[in-house]
Amino acid sequence: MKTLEANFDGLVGPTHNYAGLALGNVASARNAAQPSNPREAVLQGLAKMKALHDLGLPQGILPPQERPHLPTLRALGFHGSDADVLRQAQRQAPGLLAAACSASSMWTANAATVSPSVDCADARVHFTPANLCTHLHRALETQQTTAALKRVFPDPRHFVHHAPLPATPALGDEGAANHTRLCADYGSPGVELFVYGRGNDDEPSPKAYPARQTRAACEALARLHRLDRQRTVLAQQNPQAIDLGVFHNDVIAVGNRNLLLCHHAAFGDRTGTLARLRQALTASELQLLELDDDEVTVAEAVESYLFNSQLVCPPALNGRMLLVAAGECRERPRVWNAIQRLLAADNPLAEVRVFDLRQSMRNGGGPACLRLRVVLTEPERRAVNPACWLDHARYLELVNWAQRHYRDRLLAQDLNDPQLLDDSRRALDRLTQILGLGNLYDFQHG
Ligand code: SUG
Repeated sequence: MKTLEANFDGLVGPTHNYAGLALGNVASARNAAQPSNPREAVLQGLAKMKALHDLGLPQGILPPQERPHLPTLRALGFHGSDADVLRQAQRQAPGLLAAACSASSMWTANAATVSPSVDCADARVHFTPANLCTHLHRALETQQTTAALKRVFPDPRHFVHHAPLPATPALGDEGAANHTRLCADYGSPGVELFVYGRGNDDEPSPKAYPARQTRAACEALARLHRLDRQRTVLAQQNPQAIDLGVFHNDVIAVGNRNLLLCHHAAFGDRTGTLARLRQALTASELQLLELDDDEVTVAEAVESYLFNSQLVCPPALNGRMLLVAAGECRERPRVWNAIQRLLAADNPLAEVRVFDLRQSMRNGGGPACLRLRVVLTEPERRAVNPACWLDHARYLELVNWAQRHYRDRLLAQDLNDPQLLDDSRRALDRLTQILGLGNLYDFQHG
């Protein structure tokens, strides 16, 4: 039976803006208060989805969230009409308003941790939404993410939806961005690698920036998903890399099948981590493509998001791999040279395709941040909400929809505009029809 890996990309929402909300994320801090272009952002994401679909890869879509989220602002004490709530929030607590307006759910690598059915003891696909508890704007995503995933993957015979872990720093969980699966083939049992920044008391911690994921959270995820302990590897991220802006492991490492592309400085205990991966991966040999500082420094990796490329296997490449990279990689000669060297060497990498994802990149989100990987058998694929798959017609419909509903410029001072609230609700209401999601959003319940 054919088992495929699907990418579910997050559609960028109509309030995409640069508010400098993410501590430890260099791009978010650098671009704070710059004007954003939500329409360009959603179209850039859609172009990547369409290109992968055209290569014969299953491409899914996850909806953006309701933003501005008025229920959050009301729960924090702002009251009156919707316009009153927005006005008060802007005046009294602009940071709270920015959090309630963030389009950060676009980075669906942080939506959840997903384990394929072949790895789980009950032979179902397991989802645990990330609690994202390190940052307020991200923690606000969890509830809607949980609801959305249940509507996209509805059938309990195939899909198990866990509650997010308790949202407390000791159990910080950032989802698939810190989770990599290595395997011989998507359909064969894989090794699930969970990477954390904050471990036991005797493990070092970053000094400048928060470690968003904890070891305790990784252990809980492995238990919930009923993974085989022999094929589960926990590893600490290098705390020095976190302090250089590697806030998620997917900024410094990416895996596909038996290949791991990473920086030499990715892991705290490099030798031990690689040894454990090699031991756990019994059905095939680990193919390690590692770059060190001489070729690409950690700072260059953070600027270019080289390791946040997607590694995919389009059917035409017969098992070899395509690197889906951000345009920022081509703009940096050392990074581009490293890619060319890898392509010329003897390894499964066959091609590179570059995408302009600048709107997302300016908030620290590259190609791999924008997608949640879900490995599906054929019956599981058929059990997915059919309207959430991208095809040519749906792509055209979504481009049309974005052009009709999205602004091409947004600044922090626009976030309290009641017209933005109305426009966003109208856009999302229409989107729930396009994606067959029913009344997903709070505003649709009146
Ligand atoms: O959590 N940026 C996101 C970027 C997430 C990237 N995801 C992965 N690496 N998988 C974050 O830091 C910036 C929002 C702002 O500043 O307006 C932000 O949240």
